[in-house]
Amino acid sequence: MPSLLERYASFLPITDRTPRITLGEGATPLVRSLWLERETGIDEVWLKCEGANPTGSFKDRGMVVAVAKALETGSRAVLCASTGNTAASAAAYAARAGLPCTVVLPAGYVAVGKLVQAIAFGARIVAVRGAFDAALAIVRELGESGEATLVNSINPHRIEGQKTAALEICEALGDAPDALFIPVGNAGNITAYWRGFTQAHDAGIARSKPRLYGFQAEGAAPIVRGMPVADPRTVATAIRIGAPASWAGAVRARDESGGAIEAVSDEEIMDAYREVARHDGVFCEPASAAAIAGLRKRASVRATKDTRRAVCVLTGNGLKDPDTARSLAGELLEVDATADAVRRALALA
Ligand code: AN7
Repeated sequence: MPSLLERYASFLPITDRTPRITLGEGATPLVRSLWLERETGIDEVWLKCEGANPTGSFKDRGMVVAVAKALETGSRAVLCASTGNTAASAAAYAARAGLPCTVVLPAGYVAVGKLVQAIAFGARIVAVRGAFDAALAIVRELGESGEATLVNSINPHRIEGQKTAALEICEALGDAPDALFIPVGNAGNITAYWRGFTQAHDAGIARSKPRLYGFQAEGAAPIVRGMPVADPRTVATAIRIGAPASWAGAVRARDESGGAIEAVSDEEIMDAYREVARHDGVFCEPASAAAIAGLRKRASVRATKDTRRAVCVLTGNGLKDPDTARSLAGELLEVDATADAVRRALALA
């Protein structure tokens, strides 16, 4: 399979001189959810499983473009702030490109799987006593010196790469879906999907464009509230963001597509997180489950009655956050190593 940069060269800001780096990003599975079709009454519900990307999240699509362009322009290092997935992805692609990578994280609020990826890929890691928003302000300032290329989604190449997921969806379905459900944190991805669907339409890959429905966590819902949130709180640490950098892009995606940006509670997120794994065999991280929680919430008030075909974007792999997964169960049953003892334990379980 040709790499993402090769497949989508005509849609991306790359030249003959852009190094065609790859870790095998993109071309992720689109899996049908019979469970959500039953529950919502929608004819077709599809899950775009972005956790299947090389570092386990959608960030790889944008990072491969951002790091390739950094190489092309002679950059000597990359730098980002992150709730975790951007850091894991930046660290991996920087390693691949032979560039040093610095990541600034909100102390205490990065899921352990993401942190260990940044460590494994050899990033320089600094945790700050503040939320993601403070970390982003810091790397913006550090980036001004020009020593390192900022690879947060304020780097326009990130959005360009991430839009390829929308192109893939249109290719797989033969058209755009009626509605797309997606979590919103820093709001880069919803911005990227809208650009991707618009360009798919212009290029004749899709006859229609979808309505985009974005979901923030109730305790971290600045776009829904219409003002920044100083102390964002949610179990979904990936989207624990109070002042999204791509706010305007998200509002444009919402309004031009005729969609909405709404809030879901941590309980709704955790319920969707557990149920999609148990019914569909798809293990996503809590932030990703916000998309499913949002779809279920709209369906429960019949707000999906004009939707025949829906796609939920599952942005990250469940293995990223083993602590949250482990908290779903209590102590394991532990018994003597005999069939009898196991049979007795199972009778109690
Ligand atoms: C799994 O890694 O912001 O709205 O620093 O990791 O484009 O920010 C991650 C965001 C959704 C939200 N799902 O996407 C970071 C970071 C997962 C994520 C989002 C993130 P944006």
